[in-house]
Amino acid sequence: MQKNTEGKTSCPNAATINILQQMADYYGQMGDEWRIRAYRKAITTLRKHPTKIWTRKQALALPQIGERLATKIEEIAFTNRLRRLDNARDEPTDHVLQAFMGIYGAGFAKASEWVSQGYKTLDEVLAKARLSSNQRIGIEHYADFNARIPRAEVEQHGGVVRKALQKLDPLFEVIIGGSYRRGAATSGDIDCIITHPNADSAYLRMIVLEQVVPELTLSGFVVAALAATHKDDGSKWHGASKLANSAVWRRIDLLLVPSDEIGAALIYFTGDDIFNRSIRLLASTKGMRLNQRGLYKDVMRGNGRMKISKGTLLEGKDERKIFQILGVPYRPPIDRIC
Ligand code: DCP
Ligand code: MG
Ligand code: MN
Repeated sequence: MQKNTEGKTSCPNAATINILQQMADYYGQMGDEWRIRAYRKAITTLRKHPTKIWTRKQALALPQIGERLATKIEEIAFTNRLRRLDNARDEPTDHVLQAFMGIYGAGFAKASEWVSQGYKTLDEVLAKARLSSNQRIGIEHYADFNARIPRAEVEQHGGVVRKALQKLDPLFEVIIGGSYRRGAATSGDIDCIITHPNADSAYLRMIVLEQVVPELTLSGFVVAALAATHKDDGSKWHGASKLANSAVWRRIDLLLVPSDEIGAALIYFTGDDIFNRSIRLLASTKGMRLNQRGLYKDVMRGNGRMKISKGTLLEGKDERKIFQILGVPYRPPIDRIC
């Protein structure tokens, strides 16, 4: 996951954070939640720090950074690399694992299963492994799905969706979220946040899933439907789309959001994921809870942080108000990365 393409250099610890992030991603693939948490905390601390941290001692003086990470931070600051990361990359099966994890529909567990079965290439997996239909599509369009999408093309895909919706009802709104909204020059997929000033989630689903997606499939824009979920945390559709003048398949997500949740959903779907973690953590330190539907107070928790009650909704509609209630200055999307 290259997140350093977004052109922000204002953070003096950006280079260190970049390498720590790669390390966290690596542990993420290994399923090592404990380590990831330590890295995330250190990254959050470094992001807030106004000057470059060079030494172990300086790092140790900061909150949320322990001995082991402090040593690593010093190594990175002076050498611009981390030996542990280089070693991890050199592990023989690691490249194969990485490649398999780039398949849409395959996570760490599936990818390691294939590695342990001795498969070395995508073709081999395609020929020999038992695949779900999504994994098959994921391999057949591997190069497309792993290519970055130029900003202008992201806009064109979003535009096709917007036009189809507004033809049915001009009050539909499509906001492109994700890395695009953070100002990135290229994106991994197209995140279309779809909302309507006075429609509930059932109406959104009816229009999008039963009318727009079928229509865009007939027109040749939607080339694959990968997943559709309707859960507590909202309704979404994952698929692939293609412009008329191009052969390249892109990953596209349609996220259906009722207007009273749009502020919280905008925060969530704009990310980045690390920013989401830190703003949620901030909410919880203030006795509130932020999720993709809203900001709540009086959330009752029992032992082990189990939720007992959802609490009272403070704000869901207005992105800026959520920052306000949290007591922090509004952060424009392009500043929601380090
Ligand atoms: N998100 C999150 N945690 C996750 C996955 C997603 O908080 N585990 C949120 C933050 C992301 C947004 O959803 O910014 C969209 O997810 P994407 O996977 O599409 O990621 P991005 O759009 O940020 O990056 P990319 O350019 O790779 O698509
Ligand atoms: Mg995205
Ligand atoms: Mn997405």
